[in-house]
Amino acid sequence: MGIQTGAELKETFDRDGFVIIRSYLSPPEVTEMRAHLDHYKSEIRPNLPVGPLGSMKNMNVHHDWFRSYLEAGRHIELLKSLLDDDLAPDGVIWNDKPAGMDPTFPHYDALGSYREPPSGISLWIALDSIDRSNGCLSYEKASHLKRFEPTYPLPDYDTNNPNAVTVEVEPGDAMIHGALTVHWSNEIVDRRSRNAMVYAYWGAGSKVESARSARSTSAYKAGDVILLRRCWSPREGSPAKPAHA
Ligand SMILES: O=C(O)CCC(=O)C(=O)O
Repeated sequence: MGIQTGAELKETFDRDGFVIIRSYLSPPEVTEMRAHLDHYKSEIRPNLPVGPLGSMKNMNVHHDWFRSYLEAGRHIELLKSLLDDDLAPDGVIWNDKPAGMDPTFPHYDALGSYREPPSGISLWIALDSIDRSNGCLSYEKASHLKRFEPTYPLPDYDTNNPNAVTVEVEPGDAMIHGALTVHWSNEIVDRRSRNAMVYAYWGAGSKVESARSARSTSAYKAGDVILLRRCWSPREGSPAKPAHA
């Protein structure tokens, strides 16, 4: 498939619940993101409470580059148009699958939402070649149009269902999925590194639910940072800045 226009991406996103953008990052952009990840792992993580081996959440809290990518990266306008909403950032996550880590079991992201309705969208970016042997992601096409139990992992979920799509990726490839789309990572048989970054957002049209937000670890759980959609005028040149409401 060639490069999809914004309208085609929106049609695919609305129909399937996810889109794949090959070579979303250029090789220098992959190198840059990886350098910030390496810096985070070597300089920041050692000073934080010990967390799971192959995953870090809320990286935006401790690292300006990741916070600014979350709040003002060039993907923001695309995500707003796919979701048809302003964005409320949730956090930056890194995932690898070293020995001892579980695969990502079938789930949908709205399960972790502290907003109602739990609409949301995530940008997932591969920094390595990730295929069937080292834990690539699969999606259930059109699962965002169905309703599943609010349980992680989804009980009795058939990962071989006819709508399952397995997506092998190269460094810089990206996927964007909605918060109701069921996805999981495939079983790892080859322990090659499998670095992936996730930039997660809720639809800002939803309301913060105070009981659930009290349990969230997101730095944005108060809901006071909104990335507003905007109308462009020919005289404007610079990208949108986040509004701290
Ligand atoms: O990278 C993974 O294995 C998990 C990704 C995920 O669940 C997500 O982006 O919502």
